[in-house]
Amino acid sequence: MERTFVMVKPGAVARGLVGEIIARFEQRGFRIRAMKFMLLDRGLAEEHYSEHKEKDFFGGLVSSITSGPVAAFVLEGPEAITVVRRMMGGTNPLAAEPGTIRGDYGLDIEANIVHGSDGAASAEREIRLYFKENEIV
Ligand code: IDP
Ligand code: MG
Repeated sequence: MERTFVMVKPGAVARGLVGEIIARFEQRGFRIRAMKFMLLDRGLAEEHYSEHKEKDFFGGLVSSITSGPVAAFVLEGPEAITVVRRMMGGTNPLAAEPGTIRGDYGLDIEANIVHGSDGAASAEREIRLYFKENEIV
């Protein structure tokens, strides 16, 4: 069993897609171990995306991710990190395969619906960033 961090981004929350997106992961068999509805402050957003701080899209990304509430989750299941990333689809929705979340719900790379950890180290880091130990059950 493996745990990963998933976040439904503000644009998708505003469109009322939280249930539909999380239902896909639950139907696949992943279990929710933690969930939180929250507004990210700038500091947390910058920390979350610190690997991108030198990129030209960093400012826009931080503005976008703090523009409204997000829904954050810890999901658990076999090979959760890889399988969740495959279900999300490619970063650019224009290239994401139909049938993936990013390939089915949007066209905008900055507001690409969902975030999922990209490896074991980032999953551990992101889960700790958003959840206290006793919030994961
Ligand atoms: P990922 O979300 O698929 O892991 P990353 O490369 O880690 O993709 O980028 C983090 C987020 O930054 C993306 O989900 C997307 O919202 C945004 N982003 C990535 N590349 C670009 C870009 O070229 N322009 C604008 N936003 C981008
Ligand atoms: Mg990433």
